[in-house]
Amino acid sequence: PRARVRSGGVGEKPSGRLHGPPPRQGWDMPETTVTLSEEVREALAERRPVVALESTIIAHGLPRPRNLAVARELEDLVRAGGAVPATIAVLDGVARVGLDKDQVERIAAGPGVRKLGHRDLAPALAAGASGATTVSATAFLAARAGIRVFATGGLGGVHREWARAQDESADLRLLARTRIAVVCAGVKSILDVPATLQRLETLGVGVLGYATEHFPGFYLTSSGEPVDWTVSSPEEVAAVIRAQDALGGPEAALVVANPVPEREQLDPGLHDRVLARALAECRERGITGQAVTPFLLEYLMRHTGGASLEANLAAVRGNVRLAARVAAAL
Ligand code: PSU
Ligand code: MN
Repeated sequence: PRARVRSGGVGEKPSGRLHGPPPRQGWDMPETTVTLSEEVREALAERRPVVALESTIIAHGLPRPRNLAVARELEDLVRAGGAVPATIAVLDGVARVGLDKDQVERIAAGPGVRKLGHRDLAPALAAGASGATTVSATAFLAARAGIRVFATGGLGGVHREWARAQDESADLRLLARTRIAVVCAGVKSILDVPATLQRLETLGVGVLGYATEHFPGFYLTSSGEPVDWTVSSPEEVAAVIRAQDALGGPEAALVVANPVPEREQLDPGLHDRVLARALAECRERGITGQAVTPFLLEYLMRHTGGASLEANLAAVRGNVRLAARVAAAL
């Protein structure tokens, strides 16, 4: 039988057509569920440093055509730091760890590139679909491939007005059960940051402030919330990762919270004003589920004259550079 996976997610046309080519053998699982590029496979086999990169930020977090240039720049930054980049995505039903140039281009170009959280991986594989992976799906696939360090912009988390919509990113639950270090600029400031930090505590996800005693605020250098642990070098992060491995016990991620430099942050006053309007418009338009985060990021970009985009990119670049140094120190 042909796959009957219906559309509806972000990045899919509302027509409800079957996405992508039919699977090669109906609903059978592909023989290899996670396919590593040759470069990534060799690097891991030789125990050389590898950094996982997510693709949702490329496909759904940044505007075209700049997103393609950014995707390439991030890979170059990993290489400049002495590590091998492993950008992760699903293409035609194959979960790929490490993309070649054409594959990166497909993710950046769209259309029909869905947003895939961890729970979407199985239907996407079975249906032969293509999609960009969020933090939850990327962390899962990276850990499966044996990658220990992952860089992104900002994690998903508990949305403001949780009491009304119960929107909490699947990133949190997945990070609670996946042994990977995620270098990020905290959680997106569109979220309820104190509630997200509380959830990370409950879920047993470690949080380190990198050269800061405050949890970063994604577009902003500081969210104003304190962190319990501060590290100040890639070697110190590597020491925590090794201690986590030595301890064993339940799998959980380690969040390495690396703030955007103050001179590159979004103006905090502008941030607060525009975000208030973005949240109101999101509510008025009834936007829910996977569409919320891309909508808010895009709204901020448009109404800050592109300043939020520059802050976002500065944060991601800093995270990717640090992740490469951490992977090398490991
Ligand atoms: N970081 C960015 N831009 C993004 C994201 C992270 O700088 O677009 C993505 C990540 O893929 C993250 C996702 O997992 O946003 C969260 O989406 P949601 O709130 O629907 O779980
Ligand atoms: Mn959500």
